[in-house]
Amino acid sequence: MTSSDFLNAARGLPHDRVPVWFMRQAGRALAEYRAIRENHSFAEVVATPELACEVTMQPVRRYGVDAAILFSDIVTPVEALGVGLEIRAGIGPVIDEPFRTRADIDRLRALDAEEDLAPVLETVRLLVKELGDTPLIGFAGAPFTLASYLIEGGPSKNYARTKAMMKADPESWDLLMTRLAQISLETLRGQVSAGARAVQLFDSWAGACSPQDYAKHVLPYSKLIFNGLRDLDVPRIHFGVASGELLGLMAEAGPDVVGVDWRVPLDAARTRIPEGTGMQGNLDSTIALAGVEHAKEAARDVLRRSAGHPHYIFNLGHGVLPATDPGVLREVVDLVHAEGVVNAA
Ligand code: 1CP
Repeated sequence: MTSSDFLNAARGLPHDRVPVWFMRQAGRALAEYRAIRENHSFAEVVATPELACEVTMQPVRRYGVDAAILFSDIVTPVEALGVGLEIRAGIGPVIDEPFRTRADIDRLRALDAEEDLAPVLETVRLLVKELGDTPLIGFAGAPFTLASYLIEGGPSKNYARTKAMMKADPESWDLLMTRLAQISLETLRGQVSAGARAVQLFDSWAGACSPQDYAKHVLPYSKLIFNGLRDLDVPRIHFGVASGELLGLMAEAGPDVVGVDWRVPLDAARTRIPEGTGMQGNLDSTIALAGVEHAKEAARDVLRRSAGHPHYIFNLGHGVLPATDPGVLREVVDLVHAEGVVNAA
């Protein structure tokens, strides 16, 4: 296995250039992705290793990023366990029968990655061959974010039902979160045994929680996942949106790197994330739509605020927006590679 700037930065080891990749780098911003989606549904792409491999490779070729991220979705493992759902265009995952009672939780049995996620792991194996030295990032959804889709039935604005279960029925909440933690941990372990060289746990919507609720009702379950990955030799990244008040707690869950959204300047984020834990982020995804000069200026500001951090990965503050001009992101990658400065750890 060869070394890479991305893997070394993720571990806080010496490296030459600031590495960069983008959340949601595969997808609608790329004409070559849209061309595949003309003939295949999202579910078909995920279930067909050759197609999933191809769409994972597209942004690597187009942007020159330092890592690939597996093309799949955070709800893929629960779908594999028989939870009926559909990924609707322009919306996201919509659950056929949202979880409302204790009995619903029994619809989730334990996941066996080799058995239940066979096509996804086959995609990982194909990608490892195709990618050569470029590392593949595996990923899963964290228990809170997955629970929010299962309980709300789809994307949500205020997560009211989810937070109501957390408070009003802590036993059901514990059962659901414990099962989801097993599912996410097994998903990540499966991806790593198939060849993924880093993992990211997305708790995209955990920022809906107060720090007190996060510490009591969310953190213990994410911690189970990071602890359960400790024996594997892969760096682990943890990310959430609107997580400014939670950055310290998300670091407590045990990742090697904490992802920061665009709302918190990285110099401020650095004071909230403990020494020894790395940082990833946080160019505002919308700036790409303002044109290349604005995007470059904002990327320079991100680099300035991360100021030679020895344990830092450049990324967006959230995912690539579908209306993004890929040429702008290509220029951002080139700028980060040319101007990013790494100080010795
Ligand atoms: O065909 C399409 O374009 C459908 C859009 C799409 C795509 C491209 C969805 C539906 N999922 C994906 C792929 C995907 N999802 C990837 C791999 C591609 C890559 O990153 O390059 C990953 C890592 C995800 C993870 C994911 N799915 C997250 C965590 C990341 C994040 O954005 O916070 C979440 C929250 C989801 C749910 C989801 N799936 C799809 C959408 C549109 C959403 C978000 C819906 C919402 O706002 O609640």
